[in-house]
Amino acid sequence: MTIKTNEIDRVLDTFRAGSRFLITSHVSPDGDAVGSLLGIAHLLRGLGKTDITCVLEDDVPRIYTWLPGADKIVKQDAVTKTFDTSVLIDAHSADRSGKVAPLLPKANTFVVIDHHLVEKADGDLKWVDPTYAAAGEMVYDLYVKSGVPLTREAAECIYTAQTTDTGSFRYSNTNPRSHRIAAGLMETGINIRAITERVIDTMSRGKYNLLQRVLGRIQFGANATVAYADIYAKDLAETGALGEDTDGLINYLRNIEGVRVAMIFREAKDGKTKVSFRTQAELNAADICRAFGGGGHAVAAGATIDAPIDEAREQVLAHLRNHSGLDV
Ligand SMILES: [Mn+2]
Repeated sequence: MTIKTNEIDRVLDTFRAGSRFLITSHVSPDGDAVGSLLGIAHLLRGLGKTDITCVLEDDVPRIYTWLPGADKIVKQDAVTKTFDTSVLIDAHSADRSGKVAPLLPKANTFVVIDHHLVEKADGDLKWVDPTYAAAGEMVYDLYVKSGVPLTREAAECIYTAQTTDTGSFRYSNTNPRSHRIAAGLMETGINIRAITERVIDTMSRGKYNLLQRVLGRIQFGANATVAYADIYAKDLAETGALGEDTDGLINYLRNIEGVRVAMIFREAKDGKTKVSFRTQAELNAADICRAFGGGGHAVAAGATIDAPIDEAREQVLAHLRNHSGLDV
């Protein structure tokens, strides 16, 4: 695996030269978004920087609020100052950060650090490398290259990023480097059992209620190789689940024996529908989602479709029929 050394050096040079930093990630933040964002903040502090603002449009999901530094993440409305350096991590286009987006290009240097499969990234300086299993792993390599000692706090953030994006080192994106990085993180003394319990193994009552409902609703197609289910806004309201509780639900569909393609259609705001894709087959989830204006990874991707759930589902199923020959 070749590491893009030049890009790492350029990112570090930019970090060393900057003094006022804005760091953000994508909307609906997951463990990698929060963990890698905070990892960058810890690295900058290690480089002697003190003026660092971490911003996310959405609340930090409850299971990540314990991460060191998470309590300092603010909403875009609270940001009044200016920045010389802005950083978008775990996403490649400014608009993925939602309402934070207008702040990014205002900095002298807008840095993009991402591990998604992308055709074109925003930013004055981009380091995009889909061989990394998590953006958090890229933060780890920045630490190594910078010579800044890795603190336990930073390691907790990076490990959380890794373990959530790799499904506890079980997904196909997990590679030998992932495990070497995890070893380096463990050497700081982090308690991986405690982290796993908090971010992987705990299910809220709301999520349990939602899961029960959604699992009873799974539909199958193409000789049960395709599985899909809908989640309506009222499901969250009625079960007490939060938006973040829909994270990972799709894995229950993907894990059913014989299923090669799993999809969740989720009713979103303004008559839109969010579709999440997991594929285990020759089907590229990112390609399918790009046809609907989304993207992601080969085996895990998503899109937001400007249509109500019934219509959006039919559009996606029609796409699978026409382009992938699936009888759905
Ligand atoms: Mn990620």
